[in-house]
Amino acid sequence: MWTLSGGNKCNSSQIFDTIQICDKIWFMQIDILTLFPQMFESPLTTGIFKRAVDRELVQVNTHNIRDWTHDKHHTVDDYPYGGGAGMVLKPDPIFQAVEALKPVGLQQQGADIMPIILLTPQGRLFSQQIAFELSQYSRLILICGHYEGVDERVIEHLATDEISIGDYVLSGGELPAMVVADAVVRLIPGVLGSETSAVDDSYATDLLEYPQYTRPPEYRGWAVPEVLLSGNHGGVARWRREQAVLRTLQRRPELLNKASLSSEEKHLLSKLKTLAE
Ligand code: 6GU
Repeated sequence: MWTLSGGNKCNSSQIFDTIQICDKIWFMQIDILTLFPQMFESPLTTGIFKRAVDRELVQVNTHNIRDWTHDKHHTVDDYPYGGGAGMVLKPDPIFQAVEALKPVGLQQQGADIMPIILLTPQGRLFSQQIAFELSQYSRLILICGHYEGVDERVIEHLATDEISIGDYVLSGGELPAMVVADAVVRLIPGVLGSETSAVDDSYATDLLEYPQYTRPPEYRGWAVPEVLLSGNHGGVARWRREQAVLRTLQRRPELLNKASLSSEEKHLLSKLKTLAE
């Protein structure tokens, strides 16, 4: 009998089958530390998360930081030393929560085993590349920051990473934690159906998506581009690549600097650039 990460049990013939089918046994446990676990209820029980949980590919646990307070009022925050507006999250409940989650024997292990990520506007900017890196771990801990901030000792001595989802201010790290978890979970093999492969997404991070249409062929006088109705697969593929390059050039030209383009796309790009001049 084998115990997979996450506690799943399976005998050796099942292991052998699984290995043969998918090459790798994928299971991820995500633990989210938050002051508002109820915020996660509906996202975690709908859509992609539900599917991933039902397929036993991922387990997402939410933990209330307040459960690790020991005073009468369950205090999680306090006034900032040095004065100033707002409150700061106390270090102890967060340290205790994380330490309770770390498997015995792994207490000293660092980020290479299990990233401990603080969601904060001060973090590194989240990207598809970071989502991909995080999808390679079997465990993640996400800590949702709140109020004016989190005691710096959490950042220095507990968190192994800090992530922000963009240059705007949200009232807490809960929505960012959901964003990160969603982007990561959909990369776990088996979570997405074959109809929406995550492989296409890596392409979508190099170039923007081409325009999509569905029936009817004409809606309120607006027609679907002729080529898409033509049944000419080569023509469709060419049109889509062209549109993707054109859109990226028009809307997000900075993406083109790091995009890995085919020689055909490079050719297309220089043609489009000359046309724009
Ligand atoms: Cl991770 N937290 C908060 N509070 N605001 C944000 C953010 C995170 N990322 C962008 N804005």
